This record gives sequence, C-alpha cells and structure tokens, in this order.
Amino acid sequence: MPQAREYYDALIIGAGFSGIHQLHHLRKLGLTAKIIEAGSDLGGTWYWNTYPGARVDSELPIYQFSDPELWKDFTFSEKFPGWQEIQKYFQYVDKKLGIKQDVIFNSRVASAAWDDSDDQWAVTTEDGRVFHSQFLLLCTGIGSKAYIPNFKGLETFKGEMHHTSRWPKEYNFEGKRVGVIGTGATGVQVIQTIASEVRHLTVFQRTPNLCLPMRQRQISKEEHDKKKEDLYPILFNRRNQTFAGFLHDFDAKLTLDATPEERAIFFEDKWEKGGFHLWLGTYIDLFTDEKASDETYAFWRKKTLERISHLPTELQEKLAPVKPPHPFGTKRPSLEQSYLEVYGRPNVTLVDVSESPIEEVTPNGIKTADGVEHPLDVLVLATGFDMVTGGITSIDIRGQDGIPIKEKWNTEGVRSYLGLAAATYPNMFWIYGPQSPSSFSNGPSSLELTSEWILDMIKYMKENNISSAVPTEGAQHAYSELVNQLGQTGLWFKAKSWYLGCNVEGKRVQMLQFPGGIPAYAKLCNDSANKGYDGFDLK
Ligand code: N01
Repeated sequence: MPQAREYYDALIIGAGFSGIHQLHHLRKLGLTAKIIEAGSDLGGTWYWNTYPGARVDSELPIYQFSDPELWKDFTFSEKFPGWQEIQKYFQYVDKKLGIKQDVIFNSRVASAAWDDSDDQWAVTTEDGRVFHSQFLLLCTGIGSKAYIPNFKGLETFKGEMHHTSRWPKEYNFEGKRVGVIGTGATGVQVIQTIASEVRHLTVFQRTPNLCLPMRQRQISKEEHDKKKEDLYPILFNRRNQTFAGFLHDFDAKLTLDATPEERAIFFEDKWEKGGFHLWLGTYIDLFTDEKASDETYAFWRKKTLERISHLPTELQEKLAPVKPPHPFGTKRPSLEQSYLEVYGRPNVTLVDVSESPIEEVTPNGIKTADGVEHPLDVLVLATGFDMVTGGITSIDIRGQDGIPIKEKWNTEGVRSYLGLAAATYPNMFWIYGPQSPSSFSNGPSSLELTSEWILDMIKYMKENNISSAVPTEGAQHAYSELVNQLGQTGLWFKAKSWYLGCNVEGKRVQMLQFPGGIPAYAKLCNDSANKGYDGFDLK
C-alpha cells in the first residue's frame, strides 16, 4: 500500500537557536511544523561543539532568547557560559516550550526540491524519508560543516584524531603528546584548557590570534534577579540598536581625532572591560582606516607583551609580531582566559607553520617543511568550518530551475535578497546565514530579528492567500551588490579570513555577511515589509 505523504506547513532544518525560535512561533501562528536535526538532541552548534574549554564569546544576559517567559526562570552562572551550561539551557527551553515533540532527531537532510505545480518543497533525509511542506526554513547555522584541510597522509596517522566539532564523549589526554592545528576561536579555547593536562602540547600556529581578555566572572542568582525586572527588557531592546547586537557599540569618534592621551585612556578602559570592547566597542573607523587599525594594534601589542615579557623574544614575536598580521579585527579575535600564559609552560611548544608549513601527517605525528617530525599521540584539528555557507551548500537544494544552490553560488558567488532568501527558491528562508549580519553579530540578537521578520512575512502570506514568495532577480542583484560594495569599503580584504571564505581551499572569495550593522540591516528588511514585501514575487 502506498504510504501517506508526510506534509507539514513548514519544515525547519536544524535544532539550534534559530530552528527552535522558528518552530515555537510557527506553532503560535497555527502552522504545523517539524524540525529535522542531524544530532540526537537540541542545541545546534552547542550540541556538536563539546571540545575542552568550549564556551561562548558573547556575554550575558544577551546570549539567550529575549522572551521574558524564558529568561525569567533560568539563571546562568558565568558571564560567558560554557557548553555544559548552554546545553542545560536548551533542555530548560524544551521543558518550557515542548520543542522536542516536534523534532525528528538523528536525521540529516540530503536534498530539497521545489515543485512549482503545487508550491511545495520535497525534503529527503539521508535515510530516505521524504517530507513535503509549503515553507522551508534553513536554520543550519554558520559553523555546521567542519573543515579539514587536505593534509597529505592524514589518514595514515596512528593515534587519536578529533576535529573539535566532533568531540568524543570520553577522552583522556593525561600522559599524551597532543598536537593542535589552528589558533582560531576554537584553538585558543582548547589550547588554554588542555595545556596543563597533557604530557606535551605542540601548537601549530599559522596566524597569531589577536586575542582579547575575556574577564570571565561568576554571576550569582541574586545579581541576575536584581537586574531582571528593570534592566533585562532594556538590555534586550538595546541589542537591536547596536552595530553587532551587543550592548556596547562603536564610539562615534575617529581614532586619530582623539589625542594620544584620550586614546590611551579610551583603549585602557576597553581593555579593562574585556570581551569584545576593544573590537566592537572601539572607535568607529577601526574597519575603514588602516591607521586607526595600526593604533589599535599597537595598543593591543603593548598590553600583550606585558603578559609575555618573560618568554624568549622570538616567541614573543610569534605571538605578537611587530608587523600586524592583518588589520586589527578583520579576523575575529578570540576571548582568552589564560591563553598567553600557556606558552610559558615547559610542556608547550609553538611551531610556526607560516614559516615551515605542515608537509604531511605521518603515522607518528606531523612533519613540517623544515624536515622536523613532531611526534604525537593525539591530533586535534581546530581547523574551523566551511563557514557561513557550508550548512546550506551541503544540502542539494534545487529551486524553480532545478539548479542546486551550491552550483549557483560556486559560479555566480553567493547571492541573496536581504540575506534570508534567494531568487528561484520560493518559500525558502534562512536565518543567521549568508549576507545577513550573522557572524558580524551576537547570534541571538540577529537571528531573532531575521526569524521574526520571516514569521511576519509568513503571517502576511497566510492572511492574504499568497501561496508562494520568491525574490526577484533584480532585488537580489541590488542587495547582493550592496553587500559586496559595503565589504569593499572596509579593510576586510586585507585579511585572509573565513569572513570572506578564504579559509576553505577553492571557495570563492567574497564578503559573506552583511557588513553594515544590525540597524541598517533591519531598516532594509523593514522597508521591504512596509511596502508589501517589495522585492518578492508573490502569488
Ligand atoms: O575556526 P577558524 P574556529 N595549516 O577558521 C588554521 C565561531 N566560534 O573553529 O588563521 C595550518 O577561525 C587557521 O589558520 P589561519 C567563531 O565565529 C565561536 O577556530 O587561517 N593551520 C586557524 O588558526 C569563530 O571565529 C566560539 O592562518 C591551518 C584555524 O586553523 C568561528 O566559529 C568558539 C590550516 C581555524 O580557525 C570559527 O572558529 C569557537 C592549515 N592548512 C568558534 N588550515 C565562541 O564563541 C586552517 N588552519 C567562543
């Protein structure tokens, strides 16, 4: 007997912050919806990234849902919570909202195809289940597809090997020689956490991380409670008014308009505050004027050298070189707690692979171009992700013309309308993805903004009997050009960063996120909505 078609008004891919937000509010609109999730629990990035030391770089209270029903009864214990506590938060959210009952776990979506004849998506999972829906919501996050460089001999390594986003539940590094490739946000966290546990740690660094002090601290329930009633609503509102959805914002002054004394006081204040204050809370021209960036770098280097003045000069130069490796902040700085001190430990070696690249992975370790073989029992790949686009392009998504989105983006570059939809892919929206503020912003701030906008549009469609909506080629072209132009006005292209796709071999280099800040982005979205969703073909 033929099986009944499994149909929902909306299918959501991914059970992280964005997917949960969509599901909860779609149900409130009276729509049927399911999340399809590759993992076996909620959390998205926080389900997968359980490597030692994984914690968020956005401070409380803004790294959570803004719904008072959710924040009123949950208390995080640290200013920058770790993955264990964030996982608990997701369980709490589930208890409050009953999310899991509408999640299909352990199912990875392989493909999605649009059918113009019935205005529906057919979504197929890797294990062959087929679902149909009117709407398709891609909530795949910016870092869901791990990236492992094509190191010669990688498969020959005889020890344990882990990419940080596929961390084993059980591990024990005691007495082991561990190598970490990568000093991005992930590498910094792993390195500072495991250095004291392992027999020897070899860090393979290609670019120094211009990391900033986290200034972590415990926050008591009483402290939270005092702020919740009066302050939290104001703080959550403030998230939509700043460039990056944080509580701090750029200072309107230009770096060189400040006197050296003013600058010294200003920078010192940002440094003492910690977190991203010296990055996304500094003078407004950090990303547009190289001299401003040099001034910021000089301050960063002075403060960093104070911490590592006891190390050999050559090592100091590798961690905080005289010449900036890139304009300050054009690669994402990490927040660290004890990262720099690690290099003073007798069991830690830094190998500069910008000087001597990794030539091959051998059965016993890593051989660098200078002929040295570094013996290892464990290899940690903190080599990042096919950022921003990888979650979407790893699904075979075909729209009205049958062309996979991956193929289109490879040949034409990433193109979208408002960083949430693409021409020829009707009723498909993504959240916290390409050409939205995504990785230039605090996750929950920008994903709630986009998610709410999409929900409003779906509501509008339902109320007006519109069965499909697709961006016009013209609107997509104009928006994508704007993103590209804004990207060119900054210093971004002076760095080889994942913001531009430079980290993945063969990936097209372009500005992958909207670099104009959340308020400007929100205005573009609202302008379209206020004109009856201008830029979309509605039918
Ligand atoms: O990845 P990355 P990540 N040989 O791409 C190195 C978010 N996140 O996982 O800089 C040698 O930044 C590469 O070197 P280089 C956050 O948005 C957030 O660390 O390209 N080295 C780099 O050092 C973050 O930015 C949090 O020269 C090679 C590293 O691998 C994003 O995810 C925590 C190499 C990759 O760094 C990605 O961070 C973690 C090669 N062939 C992640 N190839 C928090 O909120 C690559 N590398 C705390």
